[in-house]
Amino acid sequence: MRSVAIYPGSFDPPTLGHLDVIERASRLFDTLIVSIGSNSQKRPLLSLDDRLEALRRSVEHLPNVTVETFSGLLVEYALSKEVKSIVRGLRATADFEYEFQMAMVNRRLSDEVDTVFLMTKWEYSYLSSSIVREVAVLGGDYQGMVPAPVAEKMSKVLAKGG
Ligand code: COD
Repeated sequence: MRSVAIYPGSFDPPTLGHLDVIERASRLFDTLIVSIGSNSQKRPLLSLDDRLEALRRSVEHLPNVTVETFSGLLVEYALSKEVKSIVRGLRATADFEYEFQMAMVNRRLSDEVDTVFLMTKWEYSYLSSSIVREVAVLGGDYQGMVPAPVAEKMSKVLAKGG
């Protein structure tokens, strides 16, 4: 049986930390679906379409990885695709509480779906989308923090005033 996993996130913007988790997960599973969810509590810097296009271009070197969007409950979306594994990334212990809560809520919603945690390379362990957004909005250099297609998209959005 082929193994399939979903890596869900807001990816606003996708960072090199996200990409590192994607590359690791793509080696562990036969197929990885990177799924961009809209987090209603966050006002996005990049539109859903921009994130979709930039992420697709960023994973072109990974033939077993696809990128799509989802809405609604993550577990329902996973089950509708018959996927039982969710990949999440862990940086430091600060992530643990939120990730633990999310994994437990998802398990409560469906005991069939499990969450698998992966750690990124140490040099990306300080990176977060919110830090990249802040650096970018304040005019700092974010080029080495995100994949090149993402940087390209961000500079266009920021040139238009965010
Ligand atoms: N290194 C390693 N991992 C990282 C790094 C890094 N540098 N940066 C981020 N990550 C990890 C995060 O810890 C996370 O696991 C993942 O990458 C994605 O991060 P984000 O910030 O892009 O995504 P989130 O956490 O905002 O995504 C939230 C979802 C959209 C997945 C969530 O809100 C959701 O599932 N929504 C659907 C509604 C639902 O089902 N809710 C109930 C479950 S709580």
